[in-house]
Formats: sequence, structure tokens, C-alpha cells
Amino acid sequence: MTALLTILCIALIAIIAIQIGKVTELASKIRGEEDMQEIINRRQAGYSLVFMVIFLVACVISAGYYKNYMLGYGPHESASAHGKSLDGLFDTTLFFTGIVFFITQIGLFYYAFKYRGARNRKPLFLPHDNKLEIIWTAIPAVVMTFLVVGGLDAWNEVMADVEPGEDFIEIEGTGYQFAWHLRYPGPDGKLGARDYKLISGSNPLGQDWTDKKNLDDIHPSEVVLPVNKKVRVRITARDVLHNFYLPHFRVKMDAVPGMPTYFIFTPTKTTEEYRQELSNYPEYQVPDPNNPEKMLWETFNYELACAELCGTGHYSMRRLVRIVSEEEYNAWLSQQQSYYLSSIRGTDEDPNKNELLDVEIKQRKMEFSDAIQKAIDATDAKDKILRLNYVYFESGAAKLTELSRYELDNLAESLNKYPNMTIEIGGHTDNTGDAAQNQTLSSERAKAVKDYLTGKGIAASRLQAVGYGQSVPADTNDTEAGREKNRRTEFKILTQ
Ligand SMILES: [Cu+2]
Repeated sequence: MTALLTILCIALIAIIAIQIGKVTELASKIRGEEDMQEIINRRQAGYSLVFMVIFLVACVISAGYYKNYMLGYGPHESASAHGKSLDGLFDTTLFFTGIVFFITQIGLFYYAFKYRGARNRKPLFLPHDNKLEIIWTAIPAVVMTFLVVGGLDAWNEVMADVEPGEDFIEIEGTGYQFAWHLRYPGPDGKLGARDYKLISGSNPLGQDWTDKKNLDDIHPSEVVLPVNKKVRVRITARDVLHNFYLPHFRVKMDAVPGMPTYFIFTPTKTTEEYRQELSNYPEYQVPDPNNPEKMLWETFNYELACAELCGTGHYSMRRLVRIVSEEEYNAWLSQQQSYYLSSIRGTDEDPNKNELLDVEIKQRKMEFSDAIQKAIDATDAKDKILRLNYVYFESGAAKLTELSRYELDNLAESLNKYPNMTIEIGGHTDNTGDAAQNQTLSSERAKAVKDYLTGKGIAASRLQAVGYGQSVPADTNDTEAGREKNRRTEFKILTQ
């Protein structure tokens, strides 16, 4: 209906214009051509001035009306430290081009008015003027220089690499069709080496597991970063060109296969703070169409997008970005599992199978001291018995494996810490084989543990070694898992 009315209006206006034309033609015949032309010229010149005023006023009003759609205004304020200077560049450019725009528009219409066709007026031919050439070359050159210098300044802020010793977090984003694979450095703060030749189903980034820096690296599913901390994002691609774009932080960089790129930024507003700011704008005070129970500002999230048209699934590369307080970040980080420890450790791909990692040594130490503390505090006799989880013997023999020493060192340390503690070391086997032989083996194994501890300077009088053979199973002997539980070395706290 509206469309029909619009078409009708346009048609009517066209008819009116044609009719006015016809009337003017007739009038000019009556009055004489030249007089009439003079009147028309004056009128047209006046119209153009009116048009100019309306047009320029409309420009100013619409700029004010749509201000909140511009970067850096209203709900589009940047959330990074350098974002303001980048948005400021747009303002500066708009300011200078705005001045030029007004001067040229006014000049254009004014000259059209002033030099309208008139009787007796002779045209001035101005083929060349050096002064004018200089003016309109020099002014844009000076303005451009300022704009470019300002732009370079902002660019350097984003691209200036971190100084050695500076406090920053480095994360990595690898684009592939069609997602981002994220990597965080883990507690050591360093990302490990990668080699594309190592990429496989279980090693999507081609991390080199012999590089210790890789062992604690995390592969999180969302970007979480602490507020007010410098972040360096290392950007790589696995197949085609992608682009790591964080619009709210005004950073964007191509992800190029075979050539790591980076940018640096410092988030200055947490997601929660940004939501609170958005809650002040009416356009965000409406229910979220995807979640009508909440307002649009409540469901706002920063996001990571791929800004390169990298293929049909391009849109699905969107990832949420959460900016949180330092405490929340640390809490989140401590929940994240190292990819190596959760997916590679102990598998055929693990080149470190035969050694214990620092993190494991530390973790087992903590585990052990927690357990022994609990046993000391316990009153129930059965809670005074502890299993030495990481003490193993060579198959069918009483020779401790190389890696058993870590657990035994923890035990020796505890015995030194509690000088009055005496313990009974108990050896246990499963029920496979000959019971008498199992009895002997378990005694020898308990003895081997005792010998190790005395070798560490613990008085033999504090240690009793007892072999229980298969007589005290901890679990069923009918399954392999149960038998494994039964083959064990324990110690009982006798006095403490
Ligand atoms: Cu992409």
C-alpha cells in the first residue's frame, strides 16, 4: 500500500513538473524569451541556495542523530587501552574532511548562485593558476601528513612488540576451516614449539612434545582474559588465510599459513562492566530475541570473529571472549587441563613416557603430604594405612623401578619431618601363581622399600618390613583391574 502511494506521489510530482514547464514555456512566449530566461536563472540560483542550506542542516542533524552508531560513541565505545586513540583517528579524519566538505559545498552552491547566467555577463577563462595549484596541493598534503602520523602512532601502539621482562600474557589462535584452535601457555607462561610435520589427529597444532614448554599448554574452548593486563596474541593458520578480529578491542590481524603474526592489546573493561554500560542505551533495553527472558545488554558478549572470507563455514568461526577480573581469570586458568597431560601423556605418542615431569613430581608430592597429614589426624586404625601409589617393582622381582624413588623420597621426607613416627611397610600380591612364592616376593619387596629408606638415612628401628603375600586383598582377584589393585605396597603408621 505504502509503495503504491509512493509511486502515485512520484507520478503526480512528475506531472506537476511537466505542467509547470509547459506554463513557463507559454509565459516566456508572452513576455519575451530573454526576460523570461533572466527570471528563471535568478529563481534557480535562489533554489540552489535554499537546497544548500537544507542539505547542510540535514547533514549536521543526521550526524548528531546517528552519532551512537559510530565507533567510539554510545554503545560502541572501545574496550581496549589503545582503542580510544584508534577511534580518535576516525574523529580527526571526520573533522578535517568535514571542514573540507562544508567549504566545498558552500563554495559550490555560492558560485552557482553568484555566477548564474545573466545578460551582459562575460565568462572568465582561467586555464591555469600557480598559486591555486600550490594551495590545493599543500593543504591536503599537510592534513594527510598529520593523519598518517597519527595513524602510525596508533599502529605502533598495537604492533610494538613486548619488551623482554615485561608483564604480559601470550596466547595463540590458530585458524583452520572452520574454527579457531586456541592455546594458552600454562603455568610456565611460555608457548611451546610447533612443527607442522607433527600435526596429527591427536596433535592438532603439531606441538613438539620434547619441548618442555609444551607440556603445560592448554587448549581452551573460549577466550578468557584478565582485565588491564597486556595480551600478546600469536596468530597462525593451518590451511587458508583467516583473520583474527576482536572488534570491541579494535584489533584485527591476518592469520597467514606458514607465517605467525601477532598483535598486542590491553582489555580495559570486563564483560560485566561493558554490559552495565550497554544497559544505559534504549536499543539494549529490549528482550534478547534468542533468549527472551533476558535483556539484550544482559546477554552481550565480546566476540572473536574471522574477518576473512575463508570458505562456506566462515561464519561458524565465531568464538566468545570473556574479560574477567584477575582473580576470576586465575580461578578459570587453574581449572584448565594441560592438553599434553590429558590427551598425550602415557600414550604411544608420548616421548617422555619413561620420565616423570616436574609438574607430576610436584603434584605427587602434594598428594602425598595431604594423604599423610590426613592419616596422622585420623583416629581410626584403618585410616592409618596408606598405599604407596607410585611404587612399582620389576615384574616378578623385588627390584624397585626407576620412577619409584620419587614416592619413596616423599615418604623419607615425611619420616624426617615427624621424627617419632614409626611405620610398618607391607608388601601385597594378587593370587596368581604360587601362594608361598607370593609370600616370599612380598616380603622381599617390603624389604626393598625398607632398604631404600634406610639408604636415605632413616633409622632401621623405625621401619618394619612385612610381607602379606596374597592374604590381604584390597579388591577382587577375579578381574585384571582388581588384581592390579591387590599388587601393592602399603605402609601403616604405628606411632607418630
Ligand atoms: Cu576464517
